[in-house]
Amino acid sequence: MIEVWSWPTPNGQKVHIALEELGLPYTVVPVNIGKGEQFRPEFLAITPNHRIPAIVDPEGPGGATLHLFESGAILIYLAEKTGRLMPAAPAARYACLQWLMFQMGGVGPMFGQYNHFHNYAPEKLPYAMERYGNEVARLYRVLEKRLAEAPYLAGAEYSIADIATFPWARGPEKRGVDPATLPAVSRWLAAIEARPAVQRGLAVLAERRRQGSMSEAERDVLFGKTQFTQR
Ligand SMILES: N[C@@H](CCC(=O)N[C@@H](CS)C(=O)NCC(=O)O)C(=O)O
Repeated sequence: MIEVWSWPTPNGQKVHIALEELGLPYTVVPVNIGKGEQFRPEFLAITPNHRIPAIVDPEGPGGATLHLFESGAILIYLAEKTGRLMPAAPAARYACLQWLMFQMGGVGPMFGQYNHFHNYAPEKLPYAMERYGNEVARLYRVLEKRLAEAPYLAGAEYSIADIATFPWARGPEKRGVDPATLPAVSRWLAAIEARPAVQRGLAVLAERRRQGSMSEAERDVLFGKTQFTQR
């Protein structure tokens, strides 16, 4: 059975949702990133990057155990393992990979920096807040344009590109973007949110999510010198 080492953040939720959509049996190993569990040797044996999510599949390619980190790689692996959630026709398949890479290289990192400078940085840095605010708004506009011309990011079919982007794109208003300016994104978010498998994926470890603001101890684990210690 696939083991998912994870935590209920957008990058973890992508994998939870994909597994629920595919109906693959899995177990979850919680990695509390606020408590520093991502630095434990057993997790570092799976991923040298000490970031969730990572998976262990005892029935990987050729029947051998596969360790995999990076949520985009995990989504491609699960889609290829099952032959689902990634279009088979070449043009649609590349469209799917293109939008998945757009999420991995654009939406995830830029929205993450927005969250950092707007919600967690100890000082208010207007330059950084404005830069990432502008970038988030720009990325939403790119999504809006795409979703005004196609029901899903890869085209006609719901795919891993949607699964990767959905947990990050939820709640534009939390990032200073008015949902009324994003009718196509809003329609797409509502359609994905209504899927029972998505609801089940979002429920994974949901009770472990932090309530309220980040403690000093969590801040130190996530942004202090613990991050940069050589291991
Ligand atoms: N590109 C990676 C990013 C993973 C990532 O940043 N995970 C965060 C949670 S969303 C994490 O584990 N943070 C722990 C830390 O910063 O120490 C992926 O998509 O898998």
